[in-house]
Amino acid sequence: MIDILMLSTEHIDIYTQYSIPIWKKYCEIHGYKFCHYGEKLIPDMAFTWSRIKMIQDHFKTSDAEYVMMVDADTLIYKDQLELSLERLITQYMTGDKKILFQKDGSDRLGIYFSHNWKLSLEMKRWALPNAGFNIMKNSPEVHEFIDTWLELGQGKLKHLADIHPRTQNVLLRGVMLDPKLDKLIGYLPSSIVSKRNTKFCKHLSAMTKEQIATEIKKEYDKIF
Ligand SMILES: [Mn+2]
Repeated sequence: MIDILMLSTEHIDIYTQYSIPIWKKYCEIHGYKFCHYGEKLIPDMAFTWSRIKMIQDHFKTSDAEYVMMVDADTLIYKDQLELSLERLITQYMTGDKKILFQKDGSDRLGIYFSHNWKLSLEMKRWALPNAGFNIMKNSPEVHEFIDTWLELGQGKLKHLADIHPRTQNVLLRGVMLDPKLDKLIGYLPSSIVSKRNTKFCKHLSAMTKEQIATEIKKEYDKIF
């Protein structure tokens, strides 16, 4: 069993009116559970942190084998609706890996480019995680990963928790410095999920609400 989580409040209805039905449709096809959360869950932290809290809360009650978290500014291409998460998990969640992130970059002419060169160079990692799309195994190791992420953001790395890119900052400069947690991380190829030149899931971001709505509506109109 797989649960797909999305957090969004009504201020982005302009595009979730398209993205939510697409994800619901995807869940229907594959028998996954779509779980929508509509509230800010941590009053004194930037909204984006509520996503991590949502995952933590969800793990406490869910008996799903895998939990996926998707940002609201994502779409699935009509011709890839049949691609199952089981297939992605089998192919990419290998060895010690228990969390698959979207890579924060995209392919150009078949070559992968980081969306944040400066940060990539600083961290000495060409592939950085995009915190807005992941597939996680519902396991004690992953629970610890999520608990640590939130704990650092609210505690020791509080000073980074409100500096863009907020959750990613604490992930990179905190969670991933622990080798035991770092080794749980794997990546989906950008041909599967990315902002551009991708086939399965397009993750918009860094666009206006109206632009995001227009982009997602294009695919919505093909599906429905
Ligand atoms: Mn996003």
